[in-house]
Amino acid sequence: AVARQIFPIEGMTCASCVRRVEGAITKVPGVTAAAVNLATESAEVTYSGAVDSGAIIAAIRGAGYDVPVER
Ligand code: 9UX
Repeated sequence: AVARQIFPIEGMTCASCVRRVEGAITKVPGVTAAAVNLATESAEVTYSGAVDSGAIIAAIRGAGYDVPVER
């Protein structure tokens, strides 16, 4: 199944941040698209099959930004 999920992101301040986060999310297996929005500080992630939301959160954090959800 194809699904979409929104992730909040903290710490992005420029367009390069956005591209960096999109690149990191896109590398997660199963992710087919990532649209990061600087103004709303969030990412809309589209994926097929079972999403590993933990892997997506880890990818965002690994790129140097925070996801304000429980660790
Ligand atoms: Mo822009 Mo973002 O100069 O971490 S890349 S602030």
